[in-house]
Amino acid sequence: MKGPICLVVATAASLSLASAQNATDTASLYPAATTKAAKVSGAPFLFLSESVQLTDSVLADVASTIQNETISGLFAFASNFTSSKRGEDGCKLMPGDSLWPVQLVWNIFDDLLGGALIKASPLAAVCYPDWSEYNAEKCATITADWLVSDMHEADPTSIMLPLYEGRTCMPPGYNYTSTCTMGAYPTYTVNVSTIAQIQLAVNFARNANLRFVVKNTGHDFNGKASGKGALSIWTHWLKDKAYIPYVEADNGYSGPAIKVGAGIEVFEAYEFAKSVGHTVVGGEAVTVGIAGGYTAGGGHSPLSSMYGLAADQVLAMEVVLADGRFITATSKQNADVFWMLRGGGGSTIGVVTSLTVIARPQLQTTTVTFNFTVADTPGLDAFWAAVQSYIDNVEDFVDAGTYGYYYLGASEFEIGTDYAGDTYYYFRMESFVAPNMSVAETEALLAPWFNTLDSLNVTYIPWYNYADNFHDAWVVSFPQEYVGTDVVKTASRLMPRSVFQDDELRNQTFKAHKDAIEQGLFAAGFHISGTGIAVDSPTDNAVLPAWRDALMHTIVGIEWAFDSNWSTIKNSSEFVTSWMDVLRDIAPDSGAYMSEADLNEPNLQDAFYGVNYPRLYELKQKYDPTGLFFALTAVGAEDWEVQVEDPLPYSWNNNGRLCPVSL
Ligand SMILES: Cc1cc2nc3c(=O)[nH]c(=O)nc-3n(C[C@H](O)[C@H](O)[C@H](O)COP(=O)(O)OP(=O)(O)OC[C@H]3O[C@@H](n4cnc5c(N)ncnc54)[C@H](O)[C@@H]3O)c2cc1C
Ligand SMILES: *[C@@H]1O[C@H](CO)[C@@H](O)[C@H](O)[C@H]1NC(C)=O
Ligand SMILES: *[C@@H]1O[C@H](CO)[C@@H](O)[C@H](O)[C@H]1NC(C)=O
Ligand SMILES: *[C@@H]1O[C@H](CO)[C@@H](O)[C@H](O)[C@H]1NC(C)=O
Ligand SMILES: *[C@@H]1O[C@H](CO)[C@@H](O)[C@H](O)[C@H]1NC(C)=O
Ligand SMILES: *[C@@H]1O[C@H](CO)[C@@H](O)[C@H](O)[C@H]1NC(C)=O
Ligand SMILES: *[C@@H]1O[C@H](CO)[C@@H](O)[C@H](O)[C@H]1NC(C)=O
Ligand SMILES: *[C@@H]1O[C@H](CO)[C@@H](O)[C@H](O)[C@H]1NC(C)=O
Ligand SMILES: *[C@@H]1O[C@H](CO)[C@@H](O)[C@H](O)[C@H]1NC(C)=O
Ligand SMILES: *[C@@H]1O[C@H](CO)[C@@H](O)[C@H](O)[C@H]1NC(C)=O
Ligand SMILES: *[C@@H]1O[C@H](CO)[C@@H](O)[C@H](O)[C@H]1NC(C)=O
Ligand SMILES: CC(=O)N[C@H]1CO[C@H](CO)[C@@H](O)[C@@H]1O
Repeated sequence: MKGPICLVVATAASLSLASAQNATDTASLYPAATTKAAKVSGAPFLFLSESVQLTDSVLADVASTIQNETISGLFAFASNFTSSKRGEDGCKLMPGDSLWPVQLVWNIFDDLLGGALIKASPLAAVCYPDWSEYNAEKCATITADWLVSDMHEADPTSIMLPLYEGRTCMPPGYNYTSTCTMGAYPTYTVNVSTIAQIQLAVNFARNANLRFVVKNTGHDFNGKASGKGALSIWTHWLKDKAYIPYVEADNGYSGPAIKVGAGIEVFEAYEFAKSVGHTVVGGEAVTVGIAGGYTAGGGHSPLSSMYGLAADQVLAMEVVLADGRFITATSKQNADVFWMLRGGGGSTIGVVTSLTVIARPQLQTTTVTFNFTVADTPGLDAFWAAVQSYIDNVEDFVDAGTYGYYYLGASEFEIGTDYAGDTYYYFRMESFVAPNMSVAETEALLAPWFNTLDSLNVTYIPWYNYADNFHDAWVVSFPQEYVGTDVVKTASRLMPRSVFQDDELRNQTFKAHKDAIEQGLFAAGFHISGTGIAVDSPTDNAVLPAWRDALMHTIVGIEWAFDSNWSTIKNSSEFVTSWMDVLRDIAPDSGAYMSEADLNEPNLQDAFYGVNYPRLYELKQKYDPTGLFFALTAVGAEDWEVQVEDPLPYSWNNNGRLCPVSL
C-alpha cells in the first residue's frame, strides 16, 4: 500500500505543476478596460481556473507513476477506456457494492485532486448524537438558519428542497423522523477550483460507473443537485469574473460582455455588472447561480420582458463534456452543444465552467411593492375583482417591458400550515419591476389597475422604489427567500398571449387562481415574457418555445405539515399535479418552465422541452452515450429510474439506486 500512495503524491505534484505553469498575473489575462480586444472565436480568454487542465500527457504521467492500468484507467478520457464497469443490471454503483472503488482508489483520486475530496455528510448530522459530526452548538446554529439559502449553498452537499433527498436528516422542529441517514446526499463531493479536477471527476465517475451529480447552489426546485451514493462536484468556488469591454462574438453580437465562472451567484453578477457600469440578465433570487442550472434551463429575470431569458444572453461557454474533454462552445464552435446548453437544462451532457454573456446598459428602474387582504376590501367580491383586474392588465404590463412577482393565498403565507377553508385571502405584489421607467411612467402604467382598485374601495399602499440602475432597485426589492423545507409541492404553467387576448380564456385563468386558493392551494407567479421588447430573441437555442409567447408563468403549490406522512405527501402531490389540468386545459399548446415545475408533470418532455425534445435527446445520446449525467426530469431521464426507498413511486425523489428503467 505504501508504495503506490507515495508515488501518487508525485503525480499530484504534476497536476500542481500544470497549475504553476499558468500562474501568470491574473490581470494579464483580462483585456485592459481601454483596449479593444481582438476578434475572438468563442471566449476571448480562459480564467486561471480554466487553464489548469487535465491533458493526455498528465494522464500518461499518472499511468506511469501508478503502474497499474486498472487504476489509472479509471481516470482516462472516454476514448482511452474500453472495458465497462457496469454491473449486470446496468445500475449505477452504490457504497457497499462489490464493484465500488476500494479505499486505495479513493485515496489516489483525492491525491490527484490535490486534497479536494470531501466525504459528504448531511448538514443536519450535527444534530444527531449517533453521527461523529454531532455538535449541539452547531445544531442550534443550523436550526436557526435552516430556511436561509446562504447556509445551504455554502455547504458542499446540502440542497434547498430536502423533500428530494428523502427528508432523511432534518434539524429538530423540521424533522419527520427522529433519525439522520444519508438519504440522497452524495457519498463524496469534490470542492472544485480547477477544470482539471472536474475532468478527473467526470472521467472517474464515468469509468467507475458511479452516479454523478453537479451541485452549484442547490436551489433546484426538484432537488436535482442530489443523488444517492453519488460522486458530486461542487462548483460554488468557481468565482472568477471578468469584464470584456468589447467582443465580436460568433453570433454577430458586438459590444461589451461579462464572463462569469460557474459558481457566481445572481447578486455577485449584478454587483459586478454595476461596478463596470452595466447590467446582466439574472434571476430575482439573491443566491441562485447564474451559470449553472438557471441559465441552462432558460433562466427568467426581472429584466426578461425587456431583454429575454438568461439563455438568450450567452455568447460563449466553456464546458467539460461527459468524455472528460474541455471545450469552448459558441454558435460556430461546438454549435450543437452551445444550442443544447442554452435552454436544454442542467446536468445533461457536460459541466459548464463559465459563461460569457452580454453586458446590457444600466437602466433606471422603478419597483413597486404592495399587498392587500380581504380585510382591506369591502368583501370577497371586491377582493377577487381586484385580482381579476391584475390579470386583465397583464398584457399591457408585459408589453411595456415590465415584470411582476405576485403571491396569492389564504392568510399570510406561513410555512407548514394548511389553509383550506381559511378565507382571510391576501394578494401581494412582491415586486413590480419597471426597467427603463421613471416613477411617473410606472404610475401611469399602473393607473388602469390602480383606478380599478380605488373604485373597488381596496386599501393598498404602493411603495415605489427608484434607482438610476437596475442593481440598486433590485437589491432593496428582493430580499432572500425562504428555502429548506420539505412541506411544499408545486406545479406550473406558462400562460400564452392568446389566453390574455381572449375574454373567455382570460376569465378562466382568473377563475383558476380563485379556485386554487379556495381549495387551500397557494399561487405564486410572474407576469413576464421570454421575448424581450428591446431585443430580437435568438432562434438558435433550446429554450422552450412556449416561453416566447408567454405573458405569465403561474406556479401553484400545496403545503403539508413537517410531520406529515408519505401517504399525505403522495396524495397532496397528486392533488396539485391534477389540479394543474385546469391551466393545462386553458393553454394546451403551451408548456411549463422546467426549473420551476412539477416532476410529475404529465408528458413532461413535451411540456418542458416542446418541439426541441427529439433533437435534445439525440444530442444526449451523442455526447453522453453511457448516461453519466442524470437529473430528475432532465433530457434522457426517462431512460432511468431512481428506485426510491420511501413509499413513493419510482423517481419521485433522489433517494434510491439509479437504474435503467425496467422494461
Ligand atoms: C428561492 C428560489 C428563487 C428562484 N428564482 C428564480 C428566478 O428568478 N428565475 C429563474 O429562472 N429561476 C429561479 N429559480 C429556479 C432556478 O432557476 C433553479 O433552481 C435552478 O436549477 C438553479 O440552478 P443552480 O445551478 O443555482 O442550482 P443547483 O440546484 O445547484 O443546480 C440545478 C441543476 O443544474 C445542474 N447544474 C448546476 N451547475 C451546473 C453546471 N455548471 N453545469 C451543468 N449542470 C449544472 C445541477 O446538476 C442540477 O441538475 C429559483 C429557485 C429558488 C429556490
Ligand atoms: C489517450 O488517447 C489519446 C488519443 O485519443 C492518446 O493521445 C493518449 O496517449 C492516450 N492516453 C493514455 C494515457 O493512454
Ligand atoms: C491494480 O489495482 C487493483 C485494484 O486495487 C488490484 O486489484 C490489482 O491487483 C492491481 N494490479 C496489479 C498488476 O498490481
Ligand atoms: C423530531 O426529533 C425529535 C428529537 O429527536 C423527536 O423527539 C421527535 O419525535 C421527532 N419528530 C418526529 C415527527 O419524528
Ligand atoms: C473549498 O475550496 C475553497 C477554495 O476554492 C475554500 O476556500 C473552501 O474553504 C473549501 N471548502 C471546503 C468545505 O472544503
Ligand atoms: C429606454 O427608454 C428610452 C427613452 O424612451 C429609449 O430611447 C431607449 O431605447 C429605452 N431603452 C431600452 C433598452 O428599451
Ligand atoms: C366605495 O366607497 C364609497 C364611499 O364610501 C361608496 O360610495 C361606494 O359605493 C363604494 N364602492 C364599492 C364598490 O364598494
Ligand atoms: C402589506 O402592506 C403594508 C402597507 O400597506 C405593509 O405595512 C406590510 O408590511 C405589507 N405586508 C407584507 C407581508 O408585505
Ligand atoms: C369576464 O369576466 C368579467 C368580469 O366578471 C365579465 O364582465 C365578462 O362578461 C366576462 N367575459 C366573458 C367572455 O366571460
Ligand atoms: C397519514 O396521515 C394521515 C393524516 O394524518 C392519516 O389519515 C393516514 O392514516 C396516515 N397514513 C399512514 C399510512 O400512516
Ligand atoms: C388528499 O388531498 C386533498 C387535497 O389536499 C384533500 O382534500 C384530501 O382530504 C386528501 N386525502 C387524503 C386521504 O389525505
Ligand atoms: C499546462 C497548461 O494547462 N497550460 C495552459 C496554460 O494556459 C494556456 C492558455 O491560457 C494554455 O494554452 C496552456 O495549455
